Amino acid sequence: MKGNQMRSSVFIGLFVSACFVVAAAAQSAPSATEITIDNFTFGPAEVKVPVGATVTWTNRDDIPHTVVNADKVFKSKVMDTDEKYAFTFAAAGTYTYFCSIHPKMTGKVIVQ
Ligand SMILES: [Cu+2]
Repeated sequence: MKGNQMRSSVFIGLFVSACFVVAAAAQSAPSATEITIDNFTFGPAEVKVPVGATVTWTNRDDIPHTVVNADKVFKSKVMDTDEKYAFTFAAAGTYTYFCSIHPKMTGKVIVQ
């Protein structure tokens, strides 16, 4: 019985993954939805993404950073080295953000 359940969950997992792949392929691939934080810099500092896109920030510094939107639409926890933060943009607009620990670090996500 346990083996069967295991196989079912593996199957469901594969099915769900396949759906994601199909959904991702159907969308016009956004140019950059991965932003890395390296040497106190968001890179790229500005990205353009379609509505509904998920942007993921990864901290590659050995110093903690945050991602905080100036209009408080999104706010990450403190990210240690190699930690990630993801936000899905449901509405069009220009979202500027900064690191609350190092406010001179700024970036922008343009959702259209
Ligand atoms: Cu920082």
